[in-house]
Amino acid sequence: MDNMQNIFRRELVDVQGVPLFWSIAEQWSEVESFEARTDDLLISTYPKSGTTWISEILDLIYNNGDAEKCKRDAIYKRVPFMELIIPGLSNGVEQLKNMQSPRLVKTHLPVQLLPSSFWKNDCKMIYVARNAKDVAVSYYFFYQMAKMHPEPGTWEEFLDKFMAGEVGFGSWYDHVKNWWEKRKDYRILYLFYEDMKENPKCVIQKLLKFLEKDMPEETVDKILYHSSFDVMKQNPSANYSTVSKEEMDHSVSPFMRKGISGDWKNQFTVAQHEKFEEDYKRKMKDSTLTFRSEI
Ligand code: PPS
Repeated sequence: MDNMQNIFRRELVDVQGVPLFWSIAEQWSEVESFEARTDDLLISTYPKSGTTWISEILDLIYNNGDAEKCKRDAIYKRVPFMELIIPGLSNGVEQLKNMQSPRLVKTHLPVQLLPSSFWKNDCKMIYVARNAKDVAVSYYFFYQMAKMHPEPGTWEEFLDKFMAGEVGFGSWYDHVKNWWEKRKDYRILYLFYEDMKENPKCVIQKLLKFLEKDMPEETVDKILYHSSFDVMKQNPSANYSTVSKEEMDHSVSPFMRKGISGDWKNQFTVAQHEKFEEDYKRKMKDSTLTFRSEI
């Protein structure tokens, strides 16, 4: 594509108080009027919280553990990113319109921006949350390799922006808290990345229960294997290596980067950590939600 420089590294644009990619903001009415179907399963996350991991697990569940079937296409085709509209490159709304049911739908939207058809149709939703410090680190590396984001600046600068909610999809704090509240009134299974790391089998069983599905243990074990970090990292249908280098440069930082809990310890200085924790307490004090920053 000739005009890539016009697409990438542009400033985020405010949509109802939430910073989004400029091209999503431009096509916002298309996203807002998205038509959910009653049998859609929505996968909702703040960026870098385990979206791809849970998506792969769910596609494996939907295909009864058949890993070959799950290699039919890249993860972003099997589980379209609803609001991602990039001219000439991607249109999640269009992709989903042309997809047969039952659909797996990915979103990073904060709860207040989710198209109303999901609520009207009482769709089942799976939310995955990850501790803020690991998300901030993962997001910093992702900003560097995925060129739809503005330039991240230094780690110190990026961390300040993260704490202020001035990054793509806005405030982590509001995102996790508001989805947590919403689970009281809708069919939302709220999961944690750290629990998935600690006991992925237990999380798969929770998913099966939520989806009212039965599966032999042997199939569950297959799903566990094929959704493990090491196997997904080597799988071109799961590791985003099929995206063009202009859009995602894995030589800067691979999409499947480390996949651990507690990596923030390698990135935060003592002073940054103190400042972060103090601010965190203030922002999270009104919520019953708790996180583990290491396991
Ligand atoms: S995105 O771009 O927002 O959809 O990214 P997302 O998939 O939510 O998050 C990417 C991080 O998840 C890690 N990951 C995994 N961890 C453990 N096990 C598996 N199978 C797995 N798959 C992806 C990925 O490595 C990113 O985290 P970091 O900390 O950067 O490694």
